[in-house]
Amino acid sequence: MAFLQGCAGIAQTTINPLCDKNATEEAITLYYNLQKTAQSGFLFGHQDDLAYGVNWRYEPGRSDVKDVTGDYPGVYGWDLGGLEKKSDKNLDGIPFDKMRQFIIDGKKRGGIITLSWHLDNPLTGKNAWDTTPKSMESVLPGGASHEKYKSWLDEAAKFMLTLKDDKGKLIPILYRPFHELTGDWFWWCKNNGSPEQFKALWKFTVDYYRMKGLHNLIYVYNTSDFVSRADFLEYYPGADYADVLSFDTYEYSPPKPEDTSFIQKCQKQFAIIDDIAKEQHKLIALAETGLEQIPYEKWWTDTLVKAIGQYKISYVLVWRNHGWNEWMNPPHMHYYAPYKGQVSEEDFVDFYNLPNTFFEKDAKALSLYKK
Ligand code: BMA
Repeated sequence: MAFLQGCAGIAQTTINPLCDKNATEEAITLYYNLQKTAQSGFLFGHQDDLAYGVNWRYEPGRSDVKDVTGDYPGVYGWDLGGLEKKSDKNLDGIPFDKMRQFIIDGKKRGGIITLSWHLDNPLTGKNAWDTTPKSMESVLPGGASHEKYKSWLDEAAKFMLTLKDDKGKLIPILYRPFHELTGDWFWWCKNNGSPEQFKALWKFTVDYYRMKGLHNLIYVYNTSDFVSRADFLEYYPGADYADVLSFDTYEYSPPKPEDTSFIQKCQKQFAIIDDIAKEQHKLIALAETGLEQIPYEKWWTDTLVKAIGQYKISYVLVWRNHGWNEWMNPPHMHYYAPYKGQVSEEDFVDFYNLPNTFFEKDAKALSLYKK
């Protein structure tokens, strides 16, 4: 059910509807605009950007991305982990009251919001990384932790229903549930349940949010690395339950300019999701990526740009700038965007200046929230 819509400066684009037939006007508008802008470039996103960075915490207006480029990212990623236990802070220590304000402020400046949720394991009460067998099954209707799961969805919905703009309208959210599902490290990953169970979990969750009045969610289906079209689609809940097709992938190998394996794995996976997205009229994205500590000074223009290549992705997001992380084993610097003085700083400015990378000023100029 696609129709054609003209757009100044951009060739006629096929515009597709959201999977939620009762989606808010604001969500529909954003989704339509993202489809148009994807023809000319992609938004750059950063997780927890406004909350903290390398060597700083909660300094109003600050952002490592802004310190380096003079501009905020075009996409802000936040994580809801912690709401399920009614914690006032998320799993990485961000007070939810601050997160709400960051979301409202970012949207007001023209930025896009995406949410993930590292929710605890409802069966065991341990964290999201607890892969006790049958956890997924236990959450489904009739399962031992179904009621608990519903009460957790209530908490998430309660928070998301407070994310409103100054006109009182719900802010459109790129919502990315059960992320990296083709991995084996979260209780919702594919090793913990059958395709039928996962699809039932996804559909139940989406229907529950709709019933709660959350019609502002643009659903992002998200795998980790996958090997084939069949692999990507095995747990896919269907075109009626997703709007954006995406994967997460990181570069881990020591940065050797001659090593193009990261670029190749991205290109291979984009080729697969791009085909599916064209058939199903969806957007595509690289929902999480990065090279921890960015030791390669040209990583942005020489690796990431090439990894995306010619694919018309809607956004790419790099993970958080925690700084020194003593909980990691072994403790080390944990960050994915450059900060002032970081070795890839100059290259990141070159990346920022490319005509096809959109940061917040571009997002504002593109009027992504306007019809
Ligand atoms: C991981 C790391 C962890 C963090 C988690 C959820 O990639 O950054 O430190 O707790 O994401 O944000």
